[in-house]
Amino acid sequence: MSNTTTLDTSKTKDSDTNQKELVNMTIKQVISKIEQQYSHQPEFIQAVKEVMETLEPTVEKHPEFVKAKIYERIVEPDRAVSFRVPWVDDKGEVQVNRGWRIEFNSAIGPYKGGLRFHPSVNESIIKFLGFEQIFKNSLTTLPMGGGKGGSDFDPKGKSDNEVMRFAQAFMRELYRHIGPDTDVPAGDIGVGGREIGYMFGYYKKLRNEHTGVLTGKGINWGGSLIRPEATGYGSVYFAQEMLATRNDSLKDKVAIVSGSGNVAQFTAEKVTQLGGKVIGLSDSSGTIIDEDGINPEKLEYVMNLKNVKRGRINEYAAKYGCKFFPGKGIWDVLRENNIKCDAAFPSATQNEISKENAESLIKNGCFCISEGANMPSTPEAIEVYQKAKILYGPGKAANAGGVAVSGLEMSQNSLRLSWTREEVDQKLQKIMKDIHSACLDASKNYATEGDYVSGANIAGFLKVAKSMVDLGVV
Ligand code: NDP
Ligand code: 2IT
Repeated sequence: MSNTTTLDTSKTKDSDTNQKELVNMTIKQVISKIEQQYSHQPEFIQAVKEVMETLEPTVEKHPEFVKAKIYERIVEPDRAVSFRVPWVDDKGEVQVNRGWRIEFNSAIGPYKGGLRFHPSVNESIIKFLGFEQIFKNSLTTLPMGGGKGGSDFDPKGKSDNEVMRFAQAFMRELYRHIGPDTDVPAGDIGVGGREIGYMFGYYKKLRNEHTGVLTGKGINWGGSLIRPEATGYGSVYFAQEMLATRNDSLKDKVAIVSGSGNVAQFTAEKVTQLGGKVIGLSDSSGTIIDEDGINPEKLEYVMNLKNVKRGRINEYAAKYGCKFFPGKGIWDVLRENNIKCDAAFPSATQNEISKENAESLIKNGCFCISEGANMPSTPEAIEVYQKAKILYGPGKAANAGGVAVSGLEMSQNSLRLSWTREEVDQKLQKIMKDIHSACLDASKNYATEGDYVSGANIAGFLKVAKSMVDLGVV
């Protein structure tokens, strides 16, 4: 009898050890293969590691994922298209840029994700964004796969005609890879209403079709109300949900928003509407700190400055007589000047918050971070937030409102009707609430309750992984 017991225990121990080894091996092997194969793509490796390291509990609970090699398959895009974009500038000179569209995963719906026009764009950046987009889109509860694209074209300093000629040249190749049921691009850094307009116009010309092939369209030609506001509003709604878990709100809170583009502007607007005070904004030329707060009138000035005049943020400082820090990133400015805030909304670009800046944010009282940008915190900064147990909403959950309303734009296009502002805003609020709950539930069931990083990754992953199993080896 006692022998049998001993035997059983050792069996359990063995199988426990095997199970742990299996988990370790699966995740470690995937990361190590990506590190070797794509050593020249640091942002992509960073995004894969961040997701994969939190997926360990799913390996244990889902042997069917291991058998179907879901972990190995999900880190490889379905296809990556890279193309030449030749165009003619205002001086009559031929310019050549590189373009990409990376169709990462279409298990739960057509590829969906933005286009980024910025000189820093390369394959690593587009792959990291496309990979993140898979999980983000899954979290929205809408049927959208993940993709991303863009170009190293810099719209800054270009005339409207140059931007149009570039956008048309870009679409001259892209049109053969996209479609309303195949792949539906939208905006991102450097791509707003103007660029979407020129690209949509040219797609329509080439295909002779007026369809929902792009989102972020103008309201007169198939766009959705609230799409311009959606990413910023959504990021603030997500912060509200996180704060509510601690019986708190944004009322009377001091907030910092990085960037001054689409996401930053509507983040600042919603924070202010909810009773918070935004005291800082930035662009690639520097940072403004306005201790009096950026009220609605001042924000209207920023919107006109950035969206119409296409000027630089120092003009705000000149007009309102506040501090301007030329050439300085906003998180460095906060650290170097010990500026206090309660909430932070990084809304500019990837890896903007370093470990030192994260430590300084927390030292100066920040206890809520909601990421409007994609991957704005370095892995070391995330560790700092997690150790300090502050409320931290990672981009793929917190900024999912933008693509969610893109999904609603697709629905309206398919239905051939438009919803009111209130209808779309209500749907957005519900989606952000549901994403928040999904993250919390997954963190509770699989990891540590309240860890939104694991929660977002796991909740986003499960739906895609289960779908991939159902669809067979394709
Ligand atoms: P915009 O082009 O409208 O604005 C970007 C802002 O960030 C600008 O103020 C820009 O300054 C600043 N910025 C960009 N790159 C850098 C850089 N390398 N260094 C310093 N400042 C920089 O883009 P969005 O607002 O649309 O996008 C901002 C972030 O939000 C990105 O991470 C994007 O991926 C993410 N996002 C966007 C969504 C959307 O719907 N638009 C949805 C979800 C996430 P400057 O003008 O001087 O270049
Ligand atoms: O990063 C993002 O989610 C976006 N740039 C928006 C994508 C979209 O398809 O609306």
